[in-house]
Amino acid sequence: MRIDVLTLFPEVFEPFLASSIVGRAIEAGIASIQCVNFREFARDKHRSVDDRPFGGGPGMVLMCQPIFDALEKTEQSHESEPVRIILTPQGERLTQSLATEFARQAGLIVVCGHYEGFDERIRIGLGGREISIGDYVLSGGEPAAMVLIDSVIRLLPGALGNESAAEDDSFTCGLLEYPQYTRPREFRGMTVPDILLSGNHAAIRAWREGQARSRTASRRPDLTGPHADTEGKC
Ligand code: 6GU
Repeated sequence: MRIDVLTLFPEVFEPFLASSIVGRAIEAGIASIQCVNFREFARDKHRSVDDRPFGGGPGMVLMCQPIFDALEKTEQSHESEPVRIILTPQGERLTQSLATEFARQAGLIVVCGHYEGFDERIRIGLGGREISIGDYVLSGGEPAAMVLIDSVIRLLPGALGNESAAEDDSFTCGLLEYPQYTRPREFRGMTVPDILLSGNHAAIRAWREGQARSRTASRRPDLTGPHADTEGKC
């Protein structure tokens, strides 16, 4: 999969792109991720990418030209038409099923906003997906882009090591994870449930599933209702 990120802050992606799962996927040739600084497409001598809003008001608005020029130039080098994604708190909420959908694509172009927002004609002209990572406001789309990219990359075949937790993910089928323990058996008076030490794999599997179900029902009842987002989890 190929991902291009249009951002004014490509340097903030460096440690992320070098980090464990994502870094390994890039190293293994499973994903290739490039950052494009759309300031390089600015045309005036100050290299402006934003301007004051028509009608007045505080802050600055990202203008159309640098983003469209960067987008069109970047798309030319994709073999097939990538899915365009614009990150904004006004977008559709990122879910596991959306991540699964994006992971099936050959290419993504992810546009990060900044300042007060985008010129509305960027949304309209882009004709892509508007995505939000949750109901809170970030200063820019970069953290959201990293969240989206991580959620997509880990779904690509081979991105997680052989020892991956994918099997456990699938058996819990869209539920929250069951509790996990490692050594020691007792820590500050808290002990590991006996069943996990029993060696009875069928009983352990049943216990874990029960834990996942009860934990999901009490903490996130919204995940078990008729509108639950379970795609790609079983
Ligand atoms: Cl995608 N961008 C910004 N700026 N804030 C957000 C967001 C995105 N998703 C949630 N909050």
